[in-house]
Amino acid sequence: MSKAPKEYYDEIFQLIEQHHKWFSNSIPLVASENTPSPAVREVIMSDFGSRYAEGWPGERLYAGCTYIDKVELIAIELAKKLFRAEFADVRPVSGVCANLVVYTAFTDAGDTMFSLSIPSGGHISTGRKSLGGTAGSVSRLEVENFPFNVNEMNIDVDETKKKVKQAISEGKKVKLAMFGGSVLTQPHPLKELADVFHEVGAKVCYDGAHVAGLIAGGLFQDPLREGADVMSMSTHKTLFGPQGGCVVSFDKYAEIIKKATFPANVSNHHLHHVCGKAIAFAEFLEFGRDYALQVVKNAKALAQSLYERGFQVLGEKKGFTQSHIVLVDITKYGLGGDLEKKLERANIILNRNLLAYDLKQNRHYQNPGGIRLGSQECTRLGMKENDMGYIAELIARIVVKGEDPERVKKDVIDFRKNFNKVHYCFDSVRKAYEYIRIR
Ligand code: DSN
Repeated sequence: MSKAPKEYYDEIFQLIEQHHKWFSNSIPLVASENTPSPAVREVIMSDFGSRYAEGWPGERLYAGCTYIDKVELIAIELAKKLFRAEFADVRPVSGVCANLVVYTAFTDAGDTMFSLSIPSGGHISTGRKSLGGTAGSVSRLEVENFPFNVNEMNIDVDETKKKVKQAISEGKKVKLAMFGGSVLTQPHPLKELADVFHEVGAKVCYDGAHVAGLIAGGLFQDPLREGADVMSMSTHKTLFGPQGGCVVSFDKYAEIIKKATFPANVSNHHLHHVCGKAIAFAEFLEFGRDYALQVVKNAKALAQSLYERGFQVLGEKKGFTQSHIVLVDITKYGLGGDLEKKLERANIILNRNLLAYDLKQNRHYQNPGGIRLGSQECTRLGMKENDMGYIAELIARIVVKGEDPERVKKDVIDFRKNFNKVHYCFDSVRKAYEYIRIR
């Protein structure tokens, strides 16, 4: 029987509050997430989220943008500082949208783009049409994958050079190379390959969705100085803002990118999230270096601690990871999907992940051979290297020793009591994950 509207209404609030409580008692290890500061949460509740401001600040198609323009100009200025970029567009509403802006600005339907395959760490937005990827399905690009070396956990430079030559000899119009991706433990060889693409008339983009915060913190790599013409990103992974996207580049591409954002890919952008981006960028300029350093230290500690407990952490030869991501081949103990669910029962939240060789071994993305862990959100909660060792032990108790997740959950909840604040931000009166009621 259908419920009364007020029952649905009450139920929705209950569910959301339960979610907040759950996350307050959990270990958040999903590599694509983060928790924003209370300040970011405050501004995304502002009236900006109810307004329209199509276009560029000062050239809007709506009245009422006096203060919106000022905040957006601050967000642009801060994004330029963070990424040492001549130009920034903070309007893309997501990382996928930021990639669409890049495709619109620099390619035409039928052009060829190089990107990582999804099992090698590429994102669906850079995927081919047959897989439902955005690049193929929406922008009608032909996608060639970078050859990937699993031992190095990186793009194979020599094989890529050969593949580009081959593509050109077959008459393919190679117009874009998309470095970066969703599983990125080693810096990509941009310096080695940017000119290979420029020489055949292609533009080079770096999808910094995952590692934007590390780049802004001065770590990992510096795409705009290493040969990239443009960098797309999400604003909510290692960069700890609200969910959204951003594109940074050089002045010579400013007009083409502006048009590719509006009117091509957004009508109104999400103005409350522009406020959140501006606040997060300011916090990042102040605290980002220390945060990014700790994120990488924590990821290395987590990888090492898992390895010492018998896990097959990929990238051993390269020190496991230089980013926030740790990738584990979990097949010794089960499959990624099953273990993801089991760990979730203990309030350990991470996600299953395809490995580069999974499809060849008949494993599927629903239950692949890997799990992916990210250190960024735990770092935000103030955790350090020792805490990563404890987290590895909690995971090992379930996965290696077969302990009941319900028992481990009690220890997870106890552990989390020590980490209630959001760190690396100006003010943190509210607790992390606190449900804020304004009704
Ligand atoms: N691809 C998702 C991830 O890395 O989790 C985010 O878009």
